[in-house]
Amino acid sequence: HQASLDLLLAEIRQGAQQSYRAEPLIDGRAAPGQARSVISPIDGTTSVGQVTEASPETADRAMAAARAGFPAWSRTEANVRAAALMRAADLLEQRRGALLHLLQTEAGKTLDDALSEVREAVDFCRYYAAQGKSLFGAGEAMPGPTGESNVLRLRGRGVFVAISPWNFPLAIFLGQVGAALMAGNAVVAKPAEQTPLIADLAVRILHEAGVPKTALHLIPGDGRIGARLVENKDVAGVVFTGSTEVARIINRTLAAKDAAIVPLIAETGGINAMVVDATALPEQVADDVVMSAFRSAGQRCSALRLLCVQEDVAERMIEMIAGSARELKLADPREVSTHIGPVIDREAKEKLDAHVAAMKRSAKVHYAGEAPAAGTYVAPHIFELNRPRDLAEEVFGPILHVVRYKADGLTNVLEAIDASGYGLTLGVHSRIDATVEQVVERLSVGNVYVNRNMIGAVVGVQPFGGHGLSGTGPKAGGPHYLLRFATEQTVTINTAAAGGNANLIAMGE
Ligand code: UN1
Repeated sequence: HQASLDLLLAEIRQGAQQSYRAEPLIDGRAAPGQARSVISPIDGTTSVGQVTEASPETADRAMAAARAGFPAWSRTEANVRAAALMRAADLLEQRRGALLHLLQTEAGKTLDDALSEVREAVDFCRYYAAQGKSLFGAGEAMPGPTGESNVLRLRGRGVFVAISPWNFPLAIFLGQVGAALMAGNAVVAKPAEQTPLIADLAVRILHEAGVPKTALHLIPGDGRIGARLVENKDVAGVVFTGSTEVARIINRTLAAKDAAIVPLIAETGGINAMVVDATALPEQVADDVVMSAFRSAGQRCSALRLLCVQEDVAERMIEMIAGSARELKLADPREVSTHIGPVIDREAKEKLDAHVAAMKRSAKVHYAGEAPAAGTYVAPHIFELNRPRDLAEEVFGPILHVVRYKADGLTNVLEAIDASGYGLTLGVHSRIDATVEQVVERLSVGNVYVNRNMIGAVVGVQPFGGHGLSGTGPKAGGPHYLLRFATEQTVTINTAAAGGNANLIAMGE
C-alpha cells in the first residue's frame, strides 16, 4: 500500500514540474484573447498556470470552424470515432500525474476525489465508445415488406456547444465532449472559468488520440463567452452542467432564436434530501451523512443538503453525525490525510460564509467546524431548521440542514421535499421495506440511494441525472445519453426496382 502511494505521489510531483496553460484552440491553433493567471484555491495566491480567455470574435470563429469540421467527422465511421475515445482513455491513464496535479491545485480536490475523478473520466470515454460503436454503426434494419429495405440510423446533429462545471472539470468535461463527439458532432467546448487548464489538457489528449482538430475546439472564458456561443446561429445542440438559473437562460436564448429548434441537455442543481426513520442503523447513517454532505466540501450536485430525521432518534443521530464531522481534517488537499479541501474560489466562500452567518442567527447550531485562515476553506456546519421549506435554495458547500419529523409525519415531509421542484438525488435509511417504497414512490428524483451514501454515481452502473429544476435528462453514464446528441434518419429503398442499392446502407453510409 505504502509503496503504491509513494509511486502515486511521485507521479503527481512530476506532474507539478510541468507548466500549464489554456488558450482558445481553433483547428488546433491558438487564437487571441485576454491572458490572466489561474489562482489556486488552496492558498488563494499561487498561480497554477496561464489562461487566455477568448474574445467574442474568437468564439464566433470557433463556431464557424466547427461547422466546417462537422461533415468529415460525421462521416467518419463509428468504429474510428470510438477508437479515438478508447485511445484517449489510455492516454488519460498514462498522464495521471499531470491530471491529479491539476485536479488538486486548480480545483482544490483531495487525493481521493482526484483519483475518483480520473477514473470517472476514463470510464466515460470507454463507456460511450463501447456504446457508440454499435449505436452509430450500420443502423438498425426495420421489419418491412419484401422488395423494400428500411434502415434506421443515428447521425450527429452538427455543432454541439459543451459548457461544463468546475466541480468535475475533467470527468464532466470529458463526459459531455466525449458523448457529443461519439455521436458524430463537432464540438466547441467552454470549460468553467475557474478550471480551464485541465480542460485544455483534456482537449490536447483527445486531439492526440485521433479526434481531428477540425472537430473539437476549445473556448476558455466566462459566462458571457458561453452566452455568445449559445447565441450563434449554427448551434445544433447544447450540453450544460451547472446552475438551474443558467440552464434557464440558455433555454430562453435557444428558444428565442429564429433558427432550428435544438436540444438542451442540462444537468443542474438540487436540494437533495435524506430521510432517516427510527429503524435506521445509526453508525451507518452517520458515515453516509458525513460522506454525502461534507466530502468534496459539499461541492457535488448530488450532495446531501437536507436531512429529515424521525423525531424519536433525532437527538442521537445528530450527535453521532456531529461527532464524525469533528474527526474530519480540513486542510491543504495535497496532504494525503486531508478529508476536505477548499471551496472553489473567494466568491463561493463569501456566499457560503454569508449563509452560515444567516443560519447562525435563525437556526439551531448543532455543529460549527473551524476552517484554516488562508485560502478559501469553509468548515462543515450542521443547522437545524423548523421546516424543510426554510431551505429554499441549493447551498453548494459543506453545510448540512436538519429537520425532525414525527412518526406519523412522513407524508408531510415527503410533500415538502417534493415541493422544492428539484429532483436530483435522494437518500433513505430504513429497515422497513414499506417505508422505503413509500419514499421512493412519492418522490420523482433521478437517483435514489437506499441505506447507503448518496454521492459518487458510477458510470454505466448508476446512470446519473435528475428531473424538474434538476435537469432535462437523459442520464449521464446511462444507455440513453448518446441518443439525445443524435438525429435519427430512416432510409427506405425500393430494392425490387434498383437492385444493388441496399448494400450501400448495409455499409452504414
Ligand atoms: C455534479 O456534481 O455536478 O454522483 C454531478 C455524483 C456525481 C455528481 C456529478 N456523479 O456524486
